[in-house]
Amino acid sequence: MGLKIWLNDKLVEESEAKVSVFDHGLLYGDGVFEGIRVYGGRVFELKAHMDRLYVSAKAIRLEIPQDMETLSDNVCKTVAANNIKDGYIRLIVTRGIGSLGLNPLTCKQGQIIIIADKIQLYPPELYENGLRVISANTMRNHPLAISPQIKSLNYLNNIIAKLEALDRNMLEAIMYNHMGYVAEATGDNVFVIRGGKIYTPPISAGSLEGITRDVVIRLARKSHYEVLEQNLTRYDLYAANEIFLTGTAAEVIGVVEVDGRKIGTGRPGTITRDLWQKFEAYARS
Ligand code: PXG
Repeated sequence: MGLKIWLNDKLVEESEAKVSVFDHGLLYGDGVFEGIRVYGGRVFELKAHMDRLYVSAKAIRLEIPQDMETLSDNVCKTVAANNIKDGYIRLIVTRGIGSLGLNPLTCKQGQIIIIADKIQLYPPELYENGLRVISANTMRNHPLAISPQIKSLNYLNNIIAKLEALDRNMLEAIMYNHMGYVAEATGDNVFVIRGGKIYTPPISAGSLEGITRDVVIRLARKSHYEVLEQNLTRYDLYAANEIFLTGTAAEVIGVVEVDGRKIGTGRPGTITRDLWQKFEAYARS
């Protein structure tokens, strides 16, 4: 039996969960989405994900055809219907069906899709040994073109950078903004540790305001680490004692190599491990 998928106003069988070829989500990447975790049957940080979804939609002038409370309920119903205890939700709102041509006003109503499934995780060795990454040549989207804060259905900027990593047999790439400052990884936020302090780029550097990022900053400050949102250069990565990435899929993962240069001891560092443990404990609490 396949999954039960939420499509607009009801659950349907996976085999019936189909969208039109005239959906502008497909034709133009016109839409927004969220990737959300489920831990122990509970949807993690649902309110924060909802807030981000609605603000992304607002930024592209897409009206979500359900209010936040109804949509949140529908997310929970989809998780329950598929009996997901530990998993992953993909919540998508497309511009909907319209005519050929960019004009979003031809789309009568946004389309809502909710998928709740098991999650594909990085292998455990990667958390123990750390990730090797490269600096992408592909610059992060310029904020005057499309704000990197919008979690839109158009991920080509990140996908092209991801391909640069894959070409070099790496899983992730660090993306820089138009001024040369670190923005983020292709699907994760970046943290750097030096001299016992934790640094992360400000959102204005071209990062998505990651929900994992926010949780980790809160947990770190609660544990009396100093966390500074500051522009970081490639030099700051090379000079770091520790680097880690945060994201819904990856959670907290150490980075041990950037552009072939060893970071710190070449193993995930003590602060990275501490925050990783604290995140796990919080997520499953
Ligand atoms: N930056 C970008 C560009 C992202 O897409 C993050 C940072 C981290 O944000 P959160 O809120 O997740 O801490 C993301 C999130 C996937 C996948 O399938 C990607 C994300 C989330 C879930 C799944 O690759 N990106």
